[in-house]
Order: sequence, then structure tokens, then C-alpha cells
Amino acid sequence: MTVRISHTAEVQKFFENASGFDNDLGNSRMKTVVHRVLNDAVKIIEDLQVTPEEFWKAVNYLNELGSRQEAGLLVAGLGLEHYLDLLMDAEDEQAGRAGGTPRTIEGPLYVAGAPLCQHEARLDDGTDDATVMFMEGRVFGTDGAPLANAMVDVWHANTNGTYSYFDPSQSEFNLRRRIQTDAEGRYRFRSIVPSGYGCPPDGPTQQLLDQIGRHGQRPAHIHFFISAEGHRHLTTQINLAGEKYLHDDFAYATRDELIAEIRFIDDAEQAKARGVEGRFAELTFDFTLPPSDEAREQQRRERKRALEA
Ligand code: MBD
Ligand code: FE
Repeated sequence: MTVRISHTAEVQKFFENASGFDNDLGNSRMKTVVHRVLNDAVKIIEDLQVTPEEFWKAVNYLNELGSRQEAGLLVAGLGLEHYLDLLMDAEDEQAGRAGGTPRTIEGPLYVAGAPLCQHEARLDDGTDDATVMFMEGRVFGTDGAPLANAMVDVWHANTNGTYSYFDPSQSEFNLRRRIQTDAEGRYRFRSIVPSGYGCPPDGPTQQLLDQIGRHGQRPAHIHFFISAEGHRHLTTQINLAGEKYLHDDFAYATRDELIAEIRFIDDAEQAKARGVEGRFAELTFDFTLPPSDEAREQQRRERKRALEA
């Protein structure tokens, strides 16, 4: 027998009070959201007959998630961050704003304030015994005009699939740079071929993924924020073709237009010309931004980020 009480006037009034509806203080948007969360939460409890034991497990899980700083990882893994992209895509489409390189999720591992470089940069600190990668490309407006002084804010993982700052064994801002494009909208950098990312195996995100029969792996990828005066900000990633998890990303970030062919080159002459020894890789990718004169659209969405002022 299912017992339900949440619909009764008494319980409804109780949750209105718990949401602050009976006072004139605080924030009305927050009251609306809290009220909805409480109502939907108890509806889940009644519909699924959630036991007190399950309830307290969930409370403890949230504590674990916070203490391990994995809330941003979990929302990526459950597809909620990708859902926000789908929603913004649909809003753009309805407003007739489609066009340009597709967006895809930022993820939880950006760090603000990476060294600022003109036209070119070296991203790696030379300590990773990895394949050297040369990446270059151009930033254009959707009208085809190259965008000079566009900002290419790039970050990626090392060969362990980990990111500087979050992995304290790496040097400060390793594999993170901000590069301003030249007069032809061009950027170029030397780095290393990244590996795919895997959720911490002992963490709460992986623990939940295990419970629903899913892995916590991402294909090798490179993150970008691209911005230019008078244009829409772009948050995106490039996925390397040929990766095991290319079409099985636990965070659902892969989009066909964002897959780049990485070229591995074994030619000694070319290596010498590049100033490297042995096998290296090349990658080319251009970005296209639609115009916008709205300040809000020219910037990345606000969100708490490491080292952001
Ligand atoms: C990553 O490197 C990442 O980009 C995302 C979205 C989630 C976890 C790790
Ligand atoms: Fe990443």
C-alpha cells in the first residue's frame, strides 16, 4: 500500500512555510526554487517509495560529493551539462541565431588566468615524455572575415589524463595558455598529445556510475574558450579522431563538427624542421564566431571557476 501525504493542505502549507513563503525576507526567486525542489523531492520519495535508509544514503552521498569537489564532475557525467548545451542550441535556433562552430561543455577543470601569449605559445613544461603536438588554426567571423586579436583560451590534460592545478604534481598552468590571434586570425601552439580522462576510481562520481552500469571515461580532447570583440563567446572542445571513447564519452561532449584528425608524422626531415626528435603530431582547427553586440553574449557564462577573480 502506498501512503501519500504531500498533496494534503497541511503538508502543502508546511512546505510553503519551509520555503520562506510566510516571511518578507530573503530572495523570492530562491523561495520559488526551494519550494519546487521540496515538492518534487517528496514526490520522488512517495512515487518511488524511497526508504529512510536510502534517503540518508543520498544525504551522505552529497557530503562525499562536496568534500571531494566532484559536483561539477557528476553533473557532466549525468549529461546535465550537455543538456544545457542542447537547451541553448534550441534557444539559438528559435531566435534565428544558429551558426558558427558548435558549443560543447566546459567541464569542471578550467583555471582562470593562464599566461597570455601573442599569436603562439608552448603549453607544456617539457616534463611529460609524450608525443609533441603542433596545433594551429584561425578564428573567423561567420561572414568569413578573419578575426585579429581574438582570444584563444586553451586547456587540456597530460598523458595521464589529468589537468594542472587539480593535479598538484604538474607545474602551474601546465597545458593552459591564452593566445591572441595575429592579423590573419591565426593562433598556433606547441604542446603534447593529451590522453583521455577517467573519473577518480575511488570517488563518488565513479561510485554512482558503477551503480548504473556506466564507465567514467572521456576520449582525448582539447578545451577552448574563443572570444573576439563584437562576437559571441564560444565554449567548446576538439576531440581527437580514432580515440576509443570518441563516441562513448561519459560526459556526452563529442559533436561531429568538433572531431579533428590528428596527423602523426614519422619523417626525420620534418621533425628537424620543427625542432623535435622522432614522431610528432599535427592538428589543425579553425573556429567561427557569429556576430553579437550584446556584452552578455560576448562573455562566458558566469560560474565559479578556479582562480577566477
Ligand atoms: C574532463 O576533462 C572534462 O572535460 C569533463 C567535461 C569532465 C571531466 C573531465
Ligand atoms: Fe577535459
